[in-house]
Amino acid sequence: MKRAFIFLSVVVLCACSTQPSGEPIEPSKANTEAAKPSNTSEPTYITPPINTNTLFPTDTATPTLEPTSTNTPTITPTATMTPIPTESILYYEDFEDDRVDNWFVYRGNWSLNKEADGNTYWLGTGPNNYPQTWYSLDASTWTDYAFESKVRIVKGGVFICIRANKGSSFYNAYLSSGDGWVIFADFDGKTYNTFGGKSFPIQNNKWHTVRFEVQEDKLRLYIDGELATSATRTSHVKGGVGYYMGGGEEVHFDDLKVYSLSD
Ligand SMILES: [Ca+2]
Repeated sequence: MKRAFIFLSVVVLCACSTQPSGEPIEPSKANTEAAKPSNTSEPTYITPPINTNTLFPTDTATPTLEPTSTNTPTITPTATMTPIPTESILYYEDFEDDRVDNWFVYRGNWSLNKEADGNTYWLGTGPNNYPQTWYSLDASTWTDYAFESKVRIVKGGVFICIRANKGSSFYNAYLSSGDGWVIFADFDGKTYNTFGGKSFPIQNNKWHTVRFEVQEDKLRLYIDGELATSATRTSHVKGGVGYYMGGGEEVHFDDLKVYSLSD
C-alpha cells in the first residue's frame, strides 16, 4: 500500500508538472487524452466536459438537460434506499489517520483539514481546469455498487462519478447548491450527455450524505436518505469512483464508502 501511495504521488507530480495551472485545456487535447487506452503506464484523465453550458444548468442550457423519452427514461422513484449488507463493503475512508490512500489527484488543491471537534475531512478546490480526483486502485470488478460519502459544498457544486475509468469515462451525478439542482450525465471521452435532472434543495456549508447507486442499468441518487433522482442508462458497466468540480469552487468530503450491490 505504501509503495502504491509513493508511486501515485510520483504520478501526480508528473501529471501536474505537464499541466501548468491557469492554462486552459484545448478541447482537441482533451479528446486526445480521453482516447488513450487505459492499460498504458500513463494514467488516463482529462478535463471531462469542456463546454460549461453542458455542465451547469444555466437558463440557456436548461432545455437540453431535461430527460427525453428516447434515451433517458426516468424510473419511478421509490421511498426507500437499497439495503446494503456491511460485508459487501468494497472501500472505506474517513481520513482519521490523516492520510488519503489510493486516490489519484489531477488538478486543483486537495488537502486534509480538521474541524473544531477534531474530525478530519478532505477539501477540494482550485482556480480552474476542473479539480478532480479518482480512486486509483483496480476497480475493474466494481459493477453494481453504491458510492456514499458526506459532501459539504462551500461554493458551487460537485460532480460525483461512478463506473469511472478515471476521467476518461464515467457516469456522474452533479449537485448544485446554487440553484438546488441534481442531474446525471455520462461521458465516453468525447461526448457528455446529461439526463435525469431534478430540482432538489442542497444547502451550502452543511454536510449531506450523498449515495450514488448503480445497479445493472439503474442509476439512483439519494441525498440524506431521500431519492433525489433516478434513471436508466446502459453506457458503462464497471469502474471506479471519483469527484470533480468547476474552477473556483470548494467542496468538502468525508466518510467515503463503496458497497457492492451485486446479488
Ligand atoms: Ca473524517
